[in-house]
Amino acid sequence: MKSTASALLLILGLSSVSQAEDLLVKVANPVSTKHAAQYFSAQGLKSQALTDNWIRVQGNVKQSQFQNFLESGSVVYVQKNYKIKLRENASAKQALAAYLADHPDQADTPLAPAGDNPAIPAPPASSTGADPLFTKQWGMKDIGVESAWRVNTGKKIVVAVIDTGVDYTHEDLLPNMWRNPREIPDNNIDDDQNGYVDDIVGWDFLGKDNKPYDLAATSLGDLLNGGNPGHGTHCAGNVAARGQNGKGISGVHPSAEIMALRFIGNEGGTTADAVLSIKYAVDNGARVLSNSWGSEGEDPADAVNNQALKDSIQYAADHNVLFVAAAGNGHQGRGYDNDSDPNPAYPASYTHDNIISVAALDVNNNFGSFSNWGRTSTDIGAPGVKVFSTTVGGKYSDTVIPLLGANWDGTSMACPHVAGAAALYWSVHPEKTVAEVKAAILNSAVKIPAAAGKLVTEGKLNVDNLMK
Ligand SMILES: [Ca+2]
Ligand SMILES: [Ca+2]
Ligand SMILES: [Ca+2]
Ligand SMILES: [Ca+2]
Repeated sequence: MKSTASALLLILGLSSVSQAEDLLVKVANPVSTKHAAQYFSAQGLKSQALTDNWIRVQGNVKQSQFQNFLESGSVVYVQKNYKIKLRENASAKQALAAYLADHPDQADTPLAPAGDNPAIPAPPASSTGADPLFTKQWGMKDIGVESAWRVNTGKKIVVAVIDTGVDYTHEDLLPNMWRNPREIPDNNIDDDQNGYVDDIVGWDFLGKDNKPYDLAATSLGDLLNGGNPGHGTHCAGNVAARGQNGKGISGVHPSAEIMALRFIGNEGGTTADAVLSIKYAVDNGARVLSNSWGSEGEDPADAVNNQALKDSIQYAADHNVLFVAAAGNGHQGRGYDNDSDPNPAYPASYTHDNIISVAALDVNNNFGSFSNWGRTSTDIGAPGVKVFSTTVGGKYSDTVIPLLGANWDGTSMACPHVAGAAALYWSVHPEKTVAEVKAAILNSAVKIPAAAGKLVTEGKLNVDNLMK
């Protein structure tokens, strides 16, 4: 144990440089993280228990007793608190860069209504009627949702959208927002004693507040510099925008409950906050997790060894929770071949049994030019090119930047279709295990020529087959 900890310190280069660090530490005794966090705090380090095994430690570890603690045998793993990014929409970014090069004065063009953390509205009165924009959701027809819904439109189930937040005021998402049944709103008391005060529709781990609002970039310049385009809101719509409410669109599961967990913003997110998000989702009743993000896994020295993230996905598996993951978009534009088998993208390429890794397809059953695939590492395809959905500010669109016609493209957009399908199926087969749900989705895929030899299923999500 002592040699392991010392080796890890060497790998991290901590023994040579005295500087502020941001580390995740796994302790040997599962019940001791709170005590260990107190110990680190007493050493002048900032620390936080993340789970029963993992602690985040920030500060100048070299100038503390941290090394003694490592060598005490209490520690089994130390890693960096790796940064985590959204799956990038490279074509939209290129179009935007070219446009702003020609129109530098347009960088301040306002994009969306600003204003973070609007009040969480009460659940609206129910309404009925066809969804007027459903015909714009080409992907829904493509994966057979209409015939699937003739079999069953689904029952109660919770899906966590772990992302940039969700516009929970949106008319077509508000009716399906998860409501924490054991928490009384706005009384400043953690009624259910889950560690989060007034957590009604989820939690914002980035903003550290109870309003996981999807704070989108406010200008073109913002967006070019990596600003959030309103990613989580777009993802949530295809999981579970309210169906048959006379408004907007429908998710694959028309009435699943959306638990909004925000951990990514304009500067990205961290592994620590991903770990907290996953734990929150599992502990508070989500059965399906929709994950359209990826760590910097393209650098083999980096997140391939993101043990804290791997442990969190295992925690989900141990609690019979499905982890649906975007396969990745051309390794975020770094110019690799998009084959995830030799160039894995994380977390999609981790080998946990509860992960479904999703590639992006266009309307012609071809991969999106950006989409990762992998014969052994990527499971299934789903609609992910020019995808129509809900957007921040109560809107709907298939273009990120209407001015440029830059589309909502990405494995980010494909992933929520599979998450919604899993929710639909599982909600009417609640006795199934996560392994059985994953098998049902993969076994009901329809083979497509483009996926031959490139996906585990060699095919595309088909909800009609799934629900038969
Ligand atoms: Ca609470
Ligand atoms: Ca409360
Ligand atoms: Ca917030
Ligand atoms: Ca609707």
